[in-house]
Amino acid sequence: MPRPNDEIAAVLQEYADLMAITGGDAFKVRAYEKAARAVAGYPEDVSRLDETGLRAIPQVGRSIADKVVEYLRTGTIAAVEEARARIPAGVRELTAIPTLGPKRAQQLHERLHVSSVAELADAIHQGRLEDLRGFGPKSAENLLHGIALLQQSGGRVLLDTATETAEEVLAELSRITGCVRCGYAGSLRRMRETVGDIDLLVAAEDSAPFMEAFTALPHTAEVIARGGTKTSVRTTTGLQLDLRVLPPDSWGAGLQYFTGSKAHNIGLRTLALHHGLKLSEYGLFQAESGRPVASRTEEEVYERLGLPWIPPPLREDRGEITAGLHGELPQPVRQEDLRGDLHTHTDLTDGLAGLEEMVAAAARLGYSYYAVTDHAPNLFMQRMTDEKMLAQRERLRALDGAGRGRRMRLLHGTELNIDPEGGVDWPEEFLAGFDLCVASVHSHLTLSRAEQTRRLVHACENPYVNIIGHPTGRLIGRRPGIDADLDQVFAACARTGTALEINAQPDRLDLRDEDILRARRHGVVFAVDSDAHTIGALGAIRYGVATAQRGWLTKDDVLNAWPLTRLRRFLLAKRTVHA
Ligand code: DGT
Ligand code: CA
Ligand code: CA
Ligand code: ZN
Repeated sequence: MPRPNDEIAAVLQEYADLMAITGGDAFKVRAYEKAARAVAGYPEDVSRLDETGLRAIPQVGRSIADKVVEYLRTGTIAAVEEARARIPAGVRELTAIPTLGPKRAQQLHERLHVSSVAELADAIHQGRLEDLRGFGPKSAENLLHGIALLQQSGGRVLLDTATETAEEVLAELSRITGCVRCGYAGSLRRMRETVGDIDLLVAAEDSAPFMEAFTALPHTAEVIARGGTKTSVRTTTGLQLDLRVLPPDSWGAGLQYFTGSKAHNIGLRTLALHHGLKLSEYGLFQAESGRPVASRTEEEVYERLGLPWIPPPLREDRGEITAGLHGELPQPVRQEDLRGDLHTHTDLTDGLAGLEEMVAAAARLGYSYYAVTDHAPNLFMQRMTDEKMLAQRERLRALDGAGRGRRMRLLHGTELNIDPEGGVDWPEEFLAGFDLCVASVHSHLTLSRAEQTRRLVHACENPYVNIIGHPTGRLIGRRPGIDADLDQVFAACARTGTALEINAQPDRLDLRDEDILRARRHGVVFAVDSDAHTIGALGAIRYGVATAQRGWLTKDDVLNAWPLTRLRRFLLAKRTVHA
């Protein structure tokens, strides 16, 4: 989705939050929240629209359109600035707790005189919440849970936020004269699901112009440390960026060192010692003479250690060095390997774009097949009916293979809801009409471990369930996944020919990398899906691919990297065996 849309949506959402804190009109708060979501999901670049164009966006009326125009013209909105000034900083800090809304944050701030997360935690432990009307023992528990989640996330940001920021900053740095190479390293290059800080590297003879430009970036809110070859800044959103300038000759060694992980680097240094070598951020050297051996490229450094180049997502000390030495490193699946997307939505349920628009956007991504999987009836809010689903199927069949040139094939599917017993929405006769079914847990997230396990295993046993969607239901930093014996679920998937999804939405990345590694050992196959509800979200597939790579998957492990005939054979095999 166009980036300015996100930015404008964030301002509208902030305004809604600020109004809620100051006890503003609840109807108006809701109106701004809805408008924020509509802007975020709007397929066109909102910053290019005029007043009339803006008002054509669903949920955007005149007064909201005016504010957006003001923002686009001046970079701020007077009403938002005023609202910000009225809110104490302490309240804003409290709202960082995922289980605490703005209104209750304001109440806690006023009545307990707490202005930070730590002060609130103290107050709860001292039992001071018990005297407050409207905050029962459940609230205390809920708040402590939220504080724990916040601390676990430890100020880390999601992979998409970090990637976008790094790409913007690198675009600026690469324009500076004297930039021989630039790139990002650290956990971002390894594509971890969350990133603590962003490590940027530049290869150049003279570091001064880069240090200068870095501190003057529009993103920079505060300079944390400034030196000759390393500068750290904090962005307006609180994210730390480290920039290091290396001599072009030691680019490879520097990139290797700062990519990490620390544990992977320790493994490499030990290996170097066995070869009578010393590895540092400056290069690989003879231990005794100090004579340089390799430093210009990462490939050289790995090669001199007797290793193939190890892809960064694998550098987590999970056996990659041993596998490399034995020639057993996997060839990780790449985004170009994906031939289609198997879990997507349209505005027939909670998607924001229509069927034709989503299909056209998928075709632009070069896919050779694409599945539409709108929500099934048991997710009541979506108001799905048999008739609506069948009508969508007709429209989809009419679009299938239409258009000139490359012909993308369309699959008609659905995202079923797994009920507490493991059943799904429709009887088998109706399910048989779909090309494929994703089945996901959307409710009853707090059942016992035994019940969750049984429920998922039972869903796998349904001959029409092809993919388990976002298998644990976790939301990174906000909600832990369901408690289930995943090894039993993985075994059931392998036994029944059911694939596990790697949901690519950056706040899900579900299954996560470690669980993928385990599932792979059971012989499970996977589907890397965008679960897109907007055109822009189709692009999130890159984060799913990153997660698959971190789980050591090859294109053979991933259904949607297969040719359509092989995919269809896989889908039908399950039905045939059970028929
Ligand atoms: P993060 O930022 O917490 O998401 O994780 P990383 O892996 O990006 O860690 P960071 O930013 O502290 O350091 C970037 C890389 O630099 C790290 O992966 C390995 C290397 N590195 C940094 N400090 C050390 C150190 O003290 N020892 C070693 N061996 N490597 C280090
Ligand atoms: Ca880092
Ligand atoms: Ca760092
Ligand atoms: Zn879902």
